[in-house]
Amino acid sequence: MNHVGRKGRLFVVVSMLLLVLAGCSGKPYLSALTPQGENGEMLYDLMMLTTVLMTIVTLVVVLIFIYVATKFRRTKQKENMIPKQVEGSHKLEITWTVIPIIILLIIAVPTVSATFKLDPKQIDIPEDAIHVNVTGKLYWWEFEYPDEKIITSQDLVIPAGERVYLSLIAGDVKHSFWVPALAGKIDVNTDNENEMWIHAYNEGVYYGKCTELCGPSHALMDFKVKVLSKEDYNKWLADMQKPTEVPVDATAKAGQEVFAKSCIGCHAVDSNDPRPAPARLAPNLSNFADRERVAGIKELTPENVHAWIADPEAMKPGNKMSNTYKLNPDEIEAVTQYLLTLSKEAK
Ligand code: HEC
Ligand SMILES: [Cu+2]
Repeated sequence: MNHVGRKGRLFVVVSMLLLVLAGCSGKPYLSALTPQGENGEMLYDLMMLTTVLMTIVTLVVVLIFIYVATKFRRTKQKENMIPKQVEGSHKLEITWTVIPIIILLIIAVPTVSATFKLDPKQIDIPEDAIHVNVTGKLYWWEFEYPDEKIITSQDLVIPAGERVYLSLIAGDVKHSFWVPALAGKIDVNTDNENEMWIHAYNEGVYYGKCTELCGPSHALMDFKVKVLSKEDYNKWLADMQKPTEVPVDATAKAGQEVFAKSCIGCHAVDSNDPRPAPARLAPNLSNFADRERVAGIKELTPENVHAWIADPEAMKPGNKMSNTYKLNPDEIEAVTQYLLTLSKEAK
């Protein structure tokens, strides 16, 4: 390949890499590089610390390498020259043992200290702290507020400006909980509860992902963290306590009947679902119409709700709702209309 071609190719490769990097820092709500919460910031600082140290180490090594490679290069004049042979040097050996130890200490001290600060078992939790039990299931998330006795799914709702304590467990296989802009990830295991806290500084919607390969729709196991002002959060809690309204519209009423026949075995429409956790086979739909997404992924529009009920398999392969009922198009439309009435937010 000629010179220009090589340069051209390098240009393309570098531009592509820059594009990829730009993608990493794009949307603030899905990036660990633009932290929007307390623990997100702690992790970002640790990441920066190690990156800076690593860059310095790399630079020093490369400089020494270039220096040595040029200084001891074999040239015509020095063809048979043998450099001074040094065998064992206390000074050098101590230097290259002590410097790495210092570097490791600079990394280890803040890392270990952060590890303890991030573990709810190691810190004092205020009496009035908010607790949420999180359950990861193939391919959706359940959020239970034990003190309020309410259950919601897909969207974790928390207030801004305070720590919220999460206990996480998996209902089937291992999952992993990650909200890049707010907090680090934590394993969601089947046989032990893991704990973490999360603290968002500002109101907004932050994207969350499952980060443990769990099945064919793993990449679609998304959720949201909806951060409200404390005032709106308290209002949300109060709204969630309200009983689910009975639909008035005729189609929605027919939809409710379809729902009672084909769907209620898995889905609750009551935010105080009395069933024990293992019996809660599907997302609680009491506030379905307030969600950000359908099944965690598609924008919540009547068309998408309809499409999901008509063929969930097409949207999320291998999900646990596929092929468990048979509805005709009218029934699908009716049940869609019914689901869209399931809102708790005060109108
Ligand atoms: C066998 C249990 C089961 C039955 C029966 C069932 N579903 Fe589901 N449903 C699920 C599961 C599991 C999910 C979560 C799927 C996922 O995201 O992977 C789900 C998800 C949904 C969602 C998306 C929820 C959200 O919060 O985004 C809607 C809407 C829904 N189902 C409606 C229905 C309707 C309507 C019926 C009856 C026609 C029905 N389901 C019957 C198990 C079931
Ligand atoms: Cu997963």
